[in-house]
Amino acid sequence: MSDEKTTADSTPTATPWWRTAVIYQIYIRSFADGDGDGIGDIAGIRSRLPYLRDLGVDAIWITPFYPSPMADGGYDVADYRDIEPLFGTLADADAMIGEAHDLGLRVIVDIVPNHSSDHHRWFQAALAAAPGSKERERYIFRPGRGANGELAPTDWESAFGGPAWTRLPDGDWYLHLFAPEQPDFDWENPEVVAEFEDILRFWLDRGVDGFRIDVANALKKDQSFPDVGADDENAVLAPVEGPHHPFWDRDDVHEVYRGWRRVADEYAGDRLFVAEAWVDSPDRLAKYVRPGELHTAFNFNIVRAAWDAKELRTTIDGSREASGSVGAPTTWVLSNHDVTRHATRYGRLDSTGGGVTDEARVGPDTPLDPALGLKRARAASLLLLALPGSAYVYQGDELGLPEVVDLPEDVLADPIWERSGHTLRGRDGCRVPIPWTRTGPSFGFGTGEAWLPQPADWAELSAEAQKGVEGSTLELYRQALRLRHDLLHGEDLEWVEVPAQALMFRRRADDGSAVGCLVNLGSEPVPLPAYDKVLVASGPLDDDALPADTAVWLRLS
Ligand code: TEU
Repeated sequence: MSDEKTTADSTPTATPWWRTAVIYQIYIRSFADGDGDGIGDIAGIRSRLPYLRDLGVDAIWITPFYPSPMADGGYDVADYRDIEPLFGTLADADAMIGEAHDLGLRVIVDIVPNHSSDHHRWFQAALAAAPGSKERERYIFRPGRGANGELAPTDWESAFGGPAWTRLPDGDWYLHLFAPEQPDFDWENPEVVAEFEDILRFWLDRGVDGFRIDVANALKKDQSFPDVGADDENAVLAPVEGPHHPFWDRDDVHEVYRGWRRVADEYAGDRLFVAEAWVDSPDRLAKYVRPGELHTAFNFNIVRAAWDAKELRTTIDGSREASGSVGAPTTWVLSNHDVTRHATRYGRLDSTGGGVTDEARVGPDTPLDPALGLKRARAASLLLLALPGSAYVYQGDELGLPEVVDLPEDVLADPIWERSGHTLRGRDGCRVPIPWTRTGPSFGFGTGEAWLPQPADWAELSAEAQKGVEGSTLELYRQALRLRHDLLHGEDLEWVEVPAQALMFRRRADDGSAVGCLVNLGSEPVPLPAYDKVLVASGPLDDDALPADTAVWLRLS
């Protein structure tokens, strides 16, 4: 364990690493299984750190690895200062942090401040105590409405479907914006505020480089507890922003993060916060990254955008303007453990164009062209990695993994499946364990069967099958990450006018040259501009033209 806390030497550097970092998201349960129980773990992560170093990413973000009954894949935390036994021990975590640092990789952990698990000792104490007790004040307990309190305190709905309130046998109701096993903390209570600042210190003292903040936009609730109203469109997984919404993106949530920033600033080494906040407007999102608050926030605008040149350009400009106006870098995301993988989204043959829409997750009946999806996904990756700012790679993106749309119903583990009365299949399709090798019971994920079945044709998508193979998605990522690392450190971007179906921008490279990124989102080839050299392309070029759904980085003349 490294104690890097210092007050004398905590001045941030002029260009901290996180402004341009590529951060690899590890969904721990599905990354690599070190002990053969079918579930990914810290031992698995440790064994694959050299792979991540060779891939060329700067940091890893690990989804929650804390003790958890796993009602929501670990986003129901029972103890914020320990490790889930299925995943390992605190000593394993310390060893992993040290080994990652030795390989030049930073480590971001996931913090879940909106809610705990119902198994958390505070919630257990609240259940054991009486209505109105101190123990209940750490969560949000309220009497019900109606003659006998039989109606929920408000009409709020859970993000996973169904009411956001559950009633206890003693008549009190408690709030859970997600599953009933995830009771919301009361962030008006100073004990909660102090507890989380202490948890941050616990992990900062162990040497972590930062935190991804789960549902950062939900902590504060309107204390008058008003109804949302009948036309609530944000009910299922579609948060809309405040400041007038009873719980999404309220203005007072920022107090919390000003406090957190003060904690992080006590530590040397440019520690990072990245907020997960599904707010629609870039300007509302920018509030989270104002000076004195968080460093970065996930920018989900590309996730939501269709495969369309105009829409993407508007999205890129809007995001850069908003974060630039407060001096923060933007971030770019194509996929994560909550959304349909982009190799599948971009292969949709319906009208969504590959943008995530809340109602329309890709399912077994969605018309799909997987080859088209992969082609576009590879082009999108080159676009993402050419943009100034920080970029996120979700495990398996670098292998071109698709969503598994046909998981058998009896293996579905996402609470959305149950909560929606078996109408929404949920997010398991993007959480299927990684294929590392061509053979083996779980393609090298572990020594036994994996907790979710992998499609048979994933043998050829395995890291082993792609390593060293020219033109593979893995080698495309490695090449692009190497070039980005060698050439692209600034935050400049200049658009170049090209046919409307395409996008092109140029960046100043460290060696004084200019690098152009051209993406063809249309169906006809687009002529290449004057260039000295093709640096990397997502697919074969057609002499001096860029084929449809292809991207290229050029050293410009
Ligand atoms: O997700 C927060 C969240 O709001 C998501 O429900 C999001 O709106 C949705 O997935 C978009 O499709 C975070 C975690 O990333 C998620 O895995 C957890 O289930 C959730 O918080 C609760 O902790």
